[in-house]
Amino acid sequence: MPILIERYRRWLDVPSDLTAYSIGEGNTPLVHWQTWGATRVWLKLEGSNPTGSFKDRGMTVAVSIARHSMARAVICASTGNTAASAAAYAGRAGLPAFVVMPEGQVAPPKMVQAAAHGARLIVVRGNFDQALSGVRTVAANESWIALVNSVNPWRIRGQETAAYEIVDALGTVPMMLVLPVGNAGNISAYFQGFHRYAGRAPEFLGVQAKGSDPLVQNRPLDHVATIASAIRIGRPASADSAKTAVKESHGQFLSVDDTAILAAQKELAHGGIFVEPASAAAYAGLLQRQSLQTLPSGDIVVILTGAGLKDTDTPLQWASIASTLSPADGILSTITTLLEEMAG
Ligand code: AN7
Repeated sequence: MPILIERYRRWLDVPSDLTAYSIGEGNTPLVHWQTWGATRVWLKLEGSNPTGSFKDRGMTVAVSIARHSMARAVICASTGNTAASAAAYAGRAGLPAFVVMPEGQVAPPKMVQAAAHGARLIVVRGNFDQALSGVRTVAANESWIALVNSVNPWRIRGQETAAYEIVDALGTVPMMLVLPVGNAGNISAYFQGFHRYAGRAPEFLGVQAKGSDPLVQNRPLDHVATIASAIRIGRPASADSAKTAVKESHGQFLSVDDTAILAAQKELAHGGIFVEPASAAAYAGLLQRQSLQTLPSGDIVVILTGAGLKDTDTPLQWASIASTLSPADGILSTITTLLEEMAG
């Protein structure tokens, strides 16, 4: 399979002499999950990207362009996944990466990932929105540093490729697209991508976490709280284009609480698909929407944006890891006890 940029080169409008830096992004599975009456529910497993999130689609383009335009470093603010992806692609392209994270707000595996790829982590005492504002100022004043957050249009262009893949896989535009919304870059990318590639977009269901739902409340929030740390964002940079996507597609924003997010994470994981809380929020949003209103007939695609191992703490709220035996106890008798537990 050619790399993502080569596969969709003519849709991406990248410079003809661009050297593409790839680690095998895109071409993620579209899994038929369940059929509910006349509705087929598909899951797009974006956690199967090389760094475990959808960010890789945009990052391959943004970092390749940064290198092409002679940038000497890349910078981003991040709730974790952008940082891990920027770090990996910067490593691939031979550029230093500086990733700025809100203190105590990022799932540790994502920090480990970014550090392992060689990025330098800068932790700010503040929230994501303040971190983003800080890096935007730095990048505006220092032309040698390329900003690779989704305010960089090349990130959005790269993320459009997920819409292309869905159209290619289904042979058509689905009826509805469900996805988690944080900084709102991804929903903007899908809207633009479906329009560019297929001339029309599905109905968008943009899902936010209660406590961190500025688009549902239709106002910026300075204090945000949710278990889904990836989308703990109160001032989405792409709020306007997200609102356009929802309005023009006759869609909606809705929010789901932490309990619903964890229940959705558990249901998906018990069905074989382990995703991080932000991604589980999308599925929780679909379940909530189904309980309120009939779903459209035909295909619905839920975007599962990040892998389960990205956040190893939250599943412990519903999963138990082990039964520890003393040498005298039998494994079989333990299995019997566990089976009784599971039945009851
Ligand atoms: C798993 O990494 O903002 O609405 O700094 O990691 O395009 O922001 C992550 C966002 C959904 C929301 N799911 O996407 C970051 C960051 C996962 C994410 C989102 C994020 P946007």
